[in-house]
Amino acid sequence: MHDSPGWQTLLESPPLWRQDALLGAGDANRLLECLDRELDWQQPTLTLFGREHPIPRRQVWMGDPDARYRYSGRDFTPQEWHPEVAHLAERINRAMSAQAVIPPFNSALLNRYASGEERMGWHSDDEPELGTDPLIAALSLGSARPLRFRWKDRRAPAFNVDLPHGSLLVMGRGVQRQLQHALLPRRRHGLRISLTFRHIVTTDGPQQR
Ligand SMILES: O=C(O)CCC(=O)C(=O)O
Repeated sequence: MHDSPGWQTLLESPPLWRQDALLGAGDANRLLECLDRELDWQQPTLTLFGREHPIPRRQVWMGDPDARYRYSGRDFTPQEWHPEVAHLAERINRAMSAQAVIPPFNSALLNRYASGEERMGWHSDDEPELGTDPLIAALSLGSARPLRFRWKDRRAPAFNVDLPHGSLLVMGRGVQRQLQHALLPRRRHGLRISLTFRHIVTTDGPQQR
């Protein structure tokens, strides 16, 4: 991946790669507007210490019909692929399979942050249905906010990864095992949508996070 044009290696091990302009500004603007307008954005609740709280963002789970997922204590049956998202999944699958042997992405969790106050807390994407050491590719649209990473064993300082409009971040094998990530609140930021492409391998034995 690191040898390919357009890709930057942000971390060697475990691998974190970014392509700053997978989409040009025009395509990225058009996609942001289209997804914002056309998707059925949801705000499910999650249970914390016995109380229900709406998640501080909106989301859509999308993918193949059998790509069911359990997240934040809730089961999600995927919505049908939006044609634009299906097209992107194919494009990213092609780019990735040229670089590494990976199972094709069969689903995507899309996150919508209306402003800088909306966020996602510290977590790893390590649900059993993602299999061992999943690879996740995240396309960012809209207001550029950093994704913050921290090592689970605190071996090194936490660090930010900038996510420009139209960029693709690939979290390679081992990232979810060794690091956590969060989208922390930021003042004066506008709409941002992220599309996180995943491969669901099984829906058996889900666990809560
Ligand atoms: O919006 C982002 O870039 C972060 C998304 C994320 O952490 C996730 O979907 O697990």
